[in-house]
Amino acid sequence: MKLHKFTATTFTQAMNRVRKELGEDAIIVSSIEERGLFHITAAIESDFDTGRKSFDRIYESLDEHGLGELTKKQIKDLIRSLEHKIPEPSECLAASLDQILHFNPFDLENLKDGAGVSKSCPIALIGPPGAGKTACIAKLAIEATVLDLNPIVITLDAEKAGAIAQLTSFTNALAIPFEKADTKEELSEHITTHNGLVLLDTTGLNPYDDNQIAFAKEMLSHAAAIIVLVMPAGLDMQEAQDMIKVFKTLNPSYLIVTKIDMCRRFGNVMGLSIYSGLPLSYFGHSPHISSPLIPFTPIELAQMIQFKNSFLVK
Ligand SMILES: Nc1nc2c(ncn2[C@@H]2O[C@H](COP(=O)(O)OP(=O)(O)O)[C@@H](O)[C@H]2O)c(=O)[nH]1
Ligand SMILES: [Mg+2]
Repeated sequence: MKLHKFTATTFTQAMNRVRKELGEDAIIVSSIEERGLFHITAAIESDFDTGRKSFDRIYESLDEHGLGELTKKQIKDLIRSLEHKIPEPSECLAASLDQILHFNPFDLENLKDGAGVSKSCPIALIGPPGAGKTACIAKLAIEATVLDLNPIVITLDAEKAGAIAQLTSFTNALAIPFEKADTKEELSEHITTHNGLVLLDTTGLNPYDDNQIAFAKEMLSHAAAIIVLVMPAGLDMQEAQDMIKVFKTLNPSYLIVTKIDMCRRFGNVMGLSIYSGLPLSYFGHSPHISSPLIPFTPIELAQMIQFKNSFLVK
């Protein structure tokens, strides 16, 4: 809804301007006299209609994302309470999402762990197999190179067939150093001898394999890494909840959600953040490493919810 303001020296003159510019159907929202001047705020019916329809569309679209009933009610109540203050519907939805979820795209140049402690590095990505960790490592390595942070990629994923080839090919192409570490000692040596940002790629973890989780925990705490949980969009929420419970034992500080491009419903993406208690930091929307991770903001999520991702296909 767009408000129009008119000022004149008499009420009649101000009303004449309203009628002239907005027509006979103009709706008077307020009129005040202040130090001899009359101020009228008015809107036209069609503005109300369009505004109302967009808000109605937002309420409808919230029903299409598989949100839990409680979260959906919470968002709708927040939108209702903010509608009059934020008349632009997508901004109002974004402001409501901002109150329910945490958004924190980390700054590669100034990383902070969950306790808010500033650290220079390393960053380790953890998550289930196929989540897109290695693709994210490649995208972060490109960003780090652009920022002149002199990145090195170290993998703890030496066993997976193809993992080394995948990493060798992009690190060679970008002229980024690449090492693998099978033991704590090897990991320490690579970290201490490199002067720059350390990006740690890990083995895809089966959360129900206690040995894998214990090994990852030992290696990552030894590396004193800031840990980022990488989860794909579109997972069954109950399965995701169970996985998150285990991954939380590795003390992640941030959440990256990948494969947003393969998703048209975003309740599950919100659920990943709500259940993990982790801030949405970046999202991946392409398998191509030249397509960077995008900072997750309330506006981005509001657009996903409103337009079901059609905004990505530009
Ligand atoms: N469509 C799409 N595919 C992705 C995305 N991120 C990763 N992939 C693909 O998902 C597959 C698994 O990714 P990979 O990085 O190897 O996963 P990892 O096992 O967690 O290291 C690969 O084929 C990637 O190209 C994304 O954001 N969108
Ligand atoms: Mg991998």
